[in-house]
Amino acid sequence: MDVHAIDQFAQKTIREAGERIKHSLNETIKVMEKSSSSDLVTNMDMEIEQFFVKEVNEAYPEHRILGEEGFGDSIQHLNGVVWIVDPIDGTTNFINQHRNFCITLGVYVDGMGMLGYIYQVMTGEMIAAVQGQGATINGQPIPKLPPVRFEDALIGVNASWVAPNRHIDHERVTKLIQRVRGTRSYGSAALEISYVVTGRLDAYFSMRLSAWDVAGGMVIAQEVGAICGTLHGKPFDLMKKQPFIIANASLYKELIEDYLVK
Ligand code: 2AM
Ligand code: CA
Ligand code: CA
Ligand code: CA
Repeated sequence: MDVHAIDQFAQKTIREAGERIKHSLNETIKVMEKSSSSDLVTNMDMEIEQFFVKEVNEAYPEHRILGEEGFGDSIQHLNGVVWIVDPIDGTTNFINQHRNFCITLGVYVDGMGMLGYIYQVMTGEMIAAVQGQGATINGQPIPKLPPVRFEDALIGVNASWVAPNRHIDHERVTKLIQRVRGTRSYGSAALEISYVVTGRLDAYFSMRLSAWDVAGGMVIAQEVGAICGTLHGKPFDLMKKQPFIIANASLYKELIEDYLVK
């Protein structure tokens, strides 16, 4: 497998998809509700996913592709080469803010993350990683994350985590929020993961994420020493929708044991 060729092709395809999304902001975007008024999809989510499916199928007919909007293959296992793409992560931001959304992509070989990308469309910031070869931001190497104390940490967290919910004990999460330097909420899982791998945030957690939200970010995380997993410290299963945590390695264990495991 020519990983370098796949990397070049993936980055070119992501940038072209980004250009298409930017152009669409000058036109009328068609918005549809999926499960609720906070779970939206637009014509661009669908068109961009179809673009990835067509490009990958043409370039690598033996590979499979999984996308949020369902235009790729129906994937039940990760044998062989699987591309996992979220054409727009942060659809609500795309619709309401015209910024703060990403394209994210992971390429997995027999379940192992080989290549990962998070591309912030409106700023053009490209974070990329090849397994074992490090991660880059706009072509510059990203250093390994240095340890950080809770007292100095910024944590990406959605307000719904502090409201009572079935996954966690909200009183303990409140203690966490009172201990750290601050919290932030950006509305795009991939964007928040990109902030953790670059040290702009020190941890991020979210209740129900799927393979396409995190596949690219998990490959990048591995290269900078950030840890990804579930609320219980297990590896995130890409075949399941479930809670997801990414954290600076110095925070991860205490974060889940003292604050998140119910
Ligand atoms: P999306 O924009 O690709 O749907 C905040 O909404 C973050 O959670 C986004 O990264 C969003 O991805 C993700 N998310 C996952 N499932 C969601 C859902 N059912 N409704 C809203 N956001 C969801
Ligand atoms: Ca969605
Ligand atoms: Ca998503
Ligand atoms: Ca999406």
